[in-house]
Formats: sequence, structure tokens, C-alpha cells
Amino acid sequence: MPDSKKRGAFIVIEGLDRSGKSTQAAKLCERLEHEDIPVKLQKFPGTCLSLSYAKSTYFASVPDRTTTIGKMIDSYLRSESELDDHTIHLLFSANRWELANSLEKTLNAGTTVLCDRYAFSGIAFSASKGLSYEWCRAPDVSLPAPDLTLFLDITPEKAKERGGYGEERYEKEETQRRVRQVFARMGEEMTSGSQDSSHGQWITVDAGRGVDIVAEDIWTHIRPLASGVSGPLNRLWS
Ligand code: Z5A
Ligand code: MG
Repeated sequence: MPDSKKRGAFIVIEGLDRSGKSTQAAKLCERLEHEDIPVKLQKFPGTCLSLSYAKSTYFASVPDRTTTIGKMIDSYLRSESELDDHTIHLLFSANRWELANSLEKTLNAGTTVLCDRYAFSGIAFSASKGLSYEWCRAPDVSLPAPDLTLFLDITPEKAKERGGYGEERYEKEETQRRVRQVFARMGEEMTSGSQDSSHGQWITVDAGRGVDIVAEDIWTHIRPLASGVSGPLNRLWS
């Protein structure tokens, strides 16, 4: 049970395509519910999910991109529309901003939020296309900052073994390789203390192992946060 004086923990799961983010987010959600910890899943691009919704459709790989901006992003990812790289980057960020207030309210009400991708994906995918790293970071400055980000690391080769990449825009081995390089830079910055600590803790998890082994590893990092967090939410990079 969470401590009623504490807010919920804000936990982000990041990683490459097929690294198992959604699998682990759903497993973690179930485990927290089993421990009587109120929890909500949020997916970006997307909207807020209850676990019952997650159970019915989350595993079916149906992208949950149901806000107005989420629909525009969905169309772009499916290559049904073309957008300038800067424009789509700002839409991904706007999608986080349109859900930021409800996310904050949920946390302050004592509910833990598990977020499947967040601002770090925004930077990694756009910077991998050649946009400036600093420019990519700017629109997400002062969003609610996670208490903990778990980066599920996997080689593109290993990820490909998991059923191959799909049809969406970024689902190509070379793209994933470049994205992984940007994530590696971010991970170094966030763990070396070369930046302020307003981004929260960053933990890299070897996601190339079996589902249950990865889940146990993740749980060791979540357990200290499960009863809630004292103090206000930080703001990303500010
Ligand atoms: N994007 C962006 O550009 N800018 C942004 O700001 C944001 C996102 C937020 C859509 O994301 C795209 O949006 C994404 C980045 C971009 N493009 N790409 N690539 P998405 O979140 O909707 O899609 P995704 O997460 O990349 O794909 P995914 O398929 O949902 O990956 P996943 O969630 O990491 O994996 P999974 O669904 O849990 O598992 C994939 C398969 O592997 C499945 O068959 C599992 O049963 C299997 N699996 C999972 N774990 C294991 C282990 N441990 N062993 C073996 N097999 C496993
Ligand atoms: Mg997923």
C-alpha cells in the first residue's frame, strides 16, 4: 500500500523497437496492482490506459494514438502522411504536453504512472535523422520529469530476431542503430552528472534476456519507489 502523504512514482520505460517495453510495462503494472499499488499506464504516442484496457488491446500491438495530435502522429508513422522532420518532432512533444496536466494530477493523487516511451524517444528518433540534439530537447524542457527511467537496451540484430521489424516508418535496422547511438549519448550524460539531475535516475537494463529475467531486474529498481515518492515532481531539464 502506498503512503498517503506521498505522491505516485513517475516511471518511464524507454528503448528501441522490440526491446520489450510494452511487455515489461504491462507485467510491471500487474505486479504493482498485485501489491495494491494504484497504477496507470501511459503510452506515447498515445493516451492514458487503465490496466483492463491494456490487457485487452495493449498486447495486440494496436497503437494507441487516440488524441487529436496522436492521430496525426499515427498517420505519419504509417506513412499515410508526410511531415517535415521539425513538424513531427514538435507534434510528438505537443502530444506529451497535452497529457502532462492529467499525468501530474494522477501522480499527485498517489497513483504511480508507468510511461511507455517519453521525451527521450523524441530526442533519440529526431536527432538520429540529423536534427540538432539541443533543438530536439528544447520543446520538452519543463515537462514533468520521471523519477526513474529504465532504458531497455537491445542490439538491433537481437531485436530483429523477435519477429522482425514491422511496416512503420522507423522500423528499419539502420534507423534503430542510429537511434541506439543517440540513446547511448543520453544515457552517458544522465549517469555521468554532466547535466543537472532534473531528468531523474537513468538505469540501463539488458533487454536481450528472457522476459521474466528482465522483469525481475526491473523490479529491483522499482521496489524502492513502489510505496510512493516524497517531494514535488521535478521539471525536465530546468
Ligand atoms: N517516437 C518518436 O519518433 N518520437 C517520440 O517522441 C515518441 C516516439 C514518443 C512508435 O512507437 C514510434 O514512435 C517509434 C518511435 C517513435 N518508432 N519506432 N521504432 P511505439 O511505442 O508505438 O512502437 P514501438 O514501441 O517501437 O514498437 P513495439 O513493437 O511496441 O516495441 P516494444 O514495446 O519495445 O516491444 P514489445 O511489444 O513488448 O515486444 C515485441 C515482441 O518481442 C513481441 O512479440 C514480444 O512478445 C517479444 N518479446 C518481448 N520481450 C521479449 C524477451 N525478453 N524475449 C523474447 N521476446 C520478447
Ligand atoms: Mg510497444
